[in-house]
Amino acid sequence: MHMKNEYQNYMSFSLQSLDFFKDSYELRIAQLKEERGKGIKIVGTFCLYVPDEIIFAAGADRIVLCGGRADTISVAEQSLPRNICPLIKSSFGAVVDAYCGGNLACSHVPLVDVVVAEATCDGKKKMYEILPDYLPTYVLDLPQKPGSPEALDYFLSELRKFGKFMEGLTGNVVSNDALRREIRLANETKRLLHRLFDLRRRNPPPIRGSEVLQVMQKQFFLSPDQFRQGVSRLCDEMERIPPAARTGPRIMISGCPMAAGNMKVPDIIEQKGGVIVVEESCTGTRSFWDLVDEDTDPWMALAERYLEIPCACMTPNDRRVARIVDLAKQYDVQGVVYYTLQFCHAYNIERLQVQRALKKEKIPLLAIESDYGDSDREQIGIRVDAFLEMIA
Ligand code: BJ8
Repeated sequence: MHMKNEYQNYMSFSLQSLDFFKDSYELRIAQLKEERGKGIKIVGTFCLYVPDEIIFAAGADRIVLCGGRADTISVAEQSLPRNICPLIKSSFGAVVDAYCGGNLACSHVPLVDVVVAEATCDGKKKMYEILPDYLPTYVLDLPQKPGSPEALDYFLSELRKFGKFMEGLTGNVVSNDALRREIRLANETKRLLHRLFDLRRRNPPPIRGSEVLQVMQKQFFLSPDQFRQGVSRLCDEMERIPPAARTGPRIMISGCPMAAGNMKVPDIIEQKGGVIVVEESCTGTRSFWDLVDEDTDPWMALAERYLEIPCACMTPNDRRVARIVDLAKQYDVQGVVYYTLQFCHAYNIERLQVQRALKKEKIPLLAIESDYGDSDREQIGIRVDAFLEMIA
């Protein structure tokens, strides 16, 4: 109890530059509408494996449609089985709702001209087969064994095919120069995010994990320009915060993405006095950790970088296990909360390898499997409490 009070005192400051992210929704919607009015195509995506650089090089814009809200799930369950991942149901429910005259969907869903999906987990792949009933859908194929000798060439050919698709959609050529420009800009975003995450190595960090997560969720909604402006201002402000003395146990969250609306577990960890210092997920380090090589053929550079994303849908995925251990050391992590969305077999099963590797380093792990509902909030709270007490 003593530790919690100290932590709450330390976290009493508020970062003014976070307001930009909170207030940005209307601004972005107006921008997307204006672009549509000018004939610019809007692409919806669901996964990090779809390179933004190709979309932007074709003169299109993009928003990520991954659902983190509970209210669209019942709409999805009218067509999809109940026992699949909530992210898939929430995403699908938002699309169905948008095209069937409901009023739950985010107002950006109807602004999308086409979905560019990807062959990752089974649930998503099968959902993408139904999606064309509502939205034109293009599926980017992925090799399942990224380390095999043929994988890179195959993925490269898939990316080039995707480039042709984007050219057909927009009427613009995806030139090497345009791709290089987009790679440079995307790397700029990644460097800024490294700056933000580097500041979290401080003890205590000058920002809450739940705040960083909300910023990261906006990465998939705002235009890259808007996002960079916001992150740059945020880092400037964080750098001015004087070092504080008191803090709770340093926690890493690792696992499934937490799409906008899904804040349950980080909120619980912080309420209980944990200090989230890093997230190994697609709404965390996976989206920006590795940069794209700017000095080689841009198509090959993209293929190499994107194939290295350590997603549990790939096999084997040793790279992710090594990354988690490395991050735990770099961020001086005292415990890992391994987060799995219900029915996500890939991340759920991979927990075993992660747990073994962390055990060797004497870093404790708490596994939490949950959905978007609130019924397990109390039970998760009790387990987090006990975990924090154990590692404090
Ligand atoms: S690169 S993590 S965004 S596939 S939808 S796999 S939670 S059962 S989102 Fe993902 Fe791309 Fe990988 Fe990242 Fe599991 Fe649910 Fe599937 Fe999910």
